[in-house]
Amino acid sequence: MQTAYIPVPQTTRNRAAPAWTPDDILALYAMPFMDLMHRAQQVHRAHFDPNAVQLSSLLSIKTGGCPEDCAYCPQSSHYDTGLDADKLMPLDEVVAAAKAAQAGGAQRFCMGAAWRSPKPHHLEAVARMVSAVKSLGLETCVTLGMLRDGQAEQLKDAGLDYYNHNLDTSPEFYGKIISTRTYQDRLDTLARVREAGISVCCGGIVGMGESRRERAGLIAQLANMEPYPESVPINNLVQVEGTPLAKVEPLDPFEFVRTIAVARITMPRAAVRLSAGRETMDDAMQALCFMAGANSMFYGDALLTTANPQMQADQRLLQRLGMHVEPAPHHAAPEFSGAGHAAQPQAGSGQPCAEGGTTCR
Ligand code: SAM
Ligand code: DTB
Ligand code: SF4
Repeated sequence: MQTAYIPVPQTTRNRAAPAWTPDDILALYAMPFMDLMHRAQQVHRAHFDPNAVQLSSLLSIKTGGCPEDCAYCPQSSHYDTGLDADKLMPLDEVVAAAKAAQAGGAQRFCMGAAWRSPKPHHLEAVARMVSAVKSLGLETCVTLGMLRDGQAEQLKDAGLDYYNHNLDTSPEFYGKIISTRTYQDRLDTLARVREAGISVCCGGIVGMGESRRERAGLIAQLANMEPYPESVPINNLVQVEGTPLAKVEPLDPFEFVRTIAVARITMPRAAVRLSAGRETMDDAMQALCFMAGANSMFYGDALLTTANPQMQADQRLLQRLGMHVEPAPHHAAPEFSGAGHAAQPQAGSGQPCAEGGTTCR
């Protein structure tokens, strides 16, 4: 039997952590599919329950009219996608949506705003939303664009757990997708988030017409962050009419699964999240993604402005796969907790609780 070549990260003398070069990552992508899946499963099982999934729900708290020109985005004011620009959502509507997400089984509530960067009065309003959502027992995440000095600290003080800010693609391909801000701008915001003690949620989009080398370049950027992000959303482009990428050639589904596997191998302890694009994936494809090491997904009938699979469809999928929802943090009380439990409202996870080491009931 032929022994498969298994790339390992190169270590360099000046770094404590191993550095992944784009060539290392290309070598992973080039592995026979079955070998790559096996390797990803080994890594996944060394760090996680392979049958557990984390659920995050999304809400667009400020939709459309964004001054940035991200070529994939329906919310950019540079493109006519038929989307009206809204004002910031009132606090009570945000809290109602968070309660509904929690009742549906979500553990984290992520609030997104179509801003280049939040203004001070916006940030104060979002900080109030973060505190209110956190007090429900949900984990909190926001994605608001670039942050200035002091803004990450303000969010941290309000109780923010995660900040989402994606690198989106490799530095080489980035200029073909966005011209209104630089890669370094993104890295600077990520550094501010990390410095403030907020967990980093950072990933990207595939299927934008980039090459495999450019996909590998994105993964190398993420995996070589010190530390790498706690949460890595992998989005498959949602092709929105009116955006410059509306007609791009869709990515081979196996290449998407490979991307998940490569993310899992290079970022062993990260939550690798199935993000945008699940609407066009069938159940078998999503099962392959879980096999490749995805252990988180956006859950809820909508993403920000586009559709996501219906919650009931996701519940059925997890049940059919015998998967369960990761125990909720902070004593949250989801009614749905996955396979074998879907019919029973749950008062708590029954698992050791991160807060205080006792059993969470
Ligand atoms: N304006 C903020 C920003 O760009 O950081 C936050 C919101 S923005 C919509 C969040 C992320 O959604 C983007 O970084 C991108 O990765 C993802 N996204 C937006 N449109 C998408 C699409 N059509 N398909 C897949 N992912 C998309
Ligand atoms: C992420 O990486 N994907 C989510 C979340 N982070 C904010 C957003 C996906 C948006 C898809 C297009 C839309 O619904 O507008
Ligand atoms: Fe604006 Fe974010 Fe969309 Fe870019 S991705 S246009 S920054 S909302």
